[in-house]
Amino acid sequence: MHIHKFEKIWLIVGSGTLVVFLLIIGINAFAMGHTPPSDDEILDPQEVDITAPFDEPGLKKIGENEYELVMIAQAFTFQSVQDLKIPKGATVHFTVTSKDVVHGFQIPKTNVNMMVTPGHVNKITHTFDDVGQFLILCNEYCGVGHQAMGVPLEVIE
Ligand SMILES: [Cu+2]
Repeated sequence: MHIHKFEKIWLIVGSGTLVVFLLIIGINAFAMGHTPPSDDEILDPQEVDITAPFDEPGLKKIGENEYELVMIAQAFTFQSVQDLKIPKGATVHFTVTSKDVVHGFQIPKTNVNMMVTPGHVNKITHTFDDVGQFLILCNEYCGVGHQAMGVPLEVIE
């Protein structure tokens, strides 16, 4: 069978690109241990209320201008969190899980954006350098009340 020279070049370049791509993915996953966030921390979604730290959700001060915010996402709310106020410059470690379906966790105007998967402990950290009103919202369609799923977060002086 005759294959045109240009076709051969394209086949080699195409296959080569695929091999390089798979090698990068493989090295990242197996040699460097990169996994989706929090994949190694799991819990039973039916027992969220009695599993630490979700048995005591809310905002806790854990250091000098450092906070942990434990939240439970459930259709269609972020359970047991209200009046969230933190001082300017605070670093907040968000620890979130879901009791039912996959929810989103996004704070517009920041880089905070993750999926909240049931059965997993999902974590993200952010330092709030500016004063202002923020909104923690679900950006993953989760049902008829999805658009109401948000909690305000205020950064004060
Ligand atoms: Cu949602």
